[in-house]
Amino acid sequence: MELIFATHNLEKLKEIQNLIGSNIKILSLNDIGYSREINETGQTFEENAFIKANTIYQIYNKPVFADDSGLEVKALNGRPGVFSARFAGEGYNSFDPHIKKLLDELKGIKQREARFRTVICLIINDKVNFFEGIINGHIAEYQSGVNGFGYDPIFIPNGYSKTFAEMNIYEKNKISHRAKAVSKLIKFIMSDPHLF
Ligand code: ITT
Repeated sequence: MELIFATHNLEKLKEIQNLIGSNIKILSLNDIGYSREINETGQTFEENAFIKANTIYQIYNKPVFADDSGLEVKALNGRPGVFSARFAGEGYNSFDPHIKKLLDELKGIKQREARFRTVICLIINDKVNFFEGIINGHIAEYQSGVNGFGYDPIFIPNGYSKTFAEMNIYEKNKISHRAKAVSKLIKFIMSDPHLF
């Protein structure tokens, strides 16, 4: 069973490979030789996940999924949301400017509730399916931890006193937004033996 994962984000790829295990072979964009950027012109996670998956499906005509995700902060009315990867602007080599902008915007604000949301779009046999995962938490005052990626150093999930970046991949993968969406994806795939 082979599935293309349409992402250029190697950290996402690592998490997904770890979550999916060996029953399903994940092919990365690198594995299929696709190196171009895919423009994320949608207004929602659903639209962008579809754009990414469909771009690859139209070229390769093979089962493919994409993940569009981001951080939604309550006090910022859901921002950065779909703009999470480019909150402070585009073209940075490091993620620090985005984290700094978020911490600056929340300076002095007591209400720090936030959530990570992932929408996975799977296209298989010309049918489009969506799977969502959410993890609630709050934004720390300072960054801590070096694991993971993106906003992990400032996100503390509910029920924990450490950030995602202070967890190893197994701990994060037990509770994360991506883990929840992937578990729905796996359930869907396994429930239909004629899918592939
Ligand atoms: P692809 O589009 O190629 O998959 P990307 O990094 O551009 O990779 P998105 O467009 O989905 O991914 O943007 C999601 C951004 O949201 C990502 O760059 C991170 O900044 C943030 N994000 C998503 N999931 C995250 C997680 O588990 N931990 C920390 N930050 C996350």
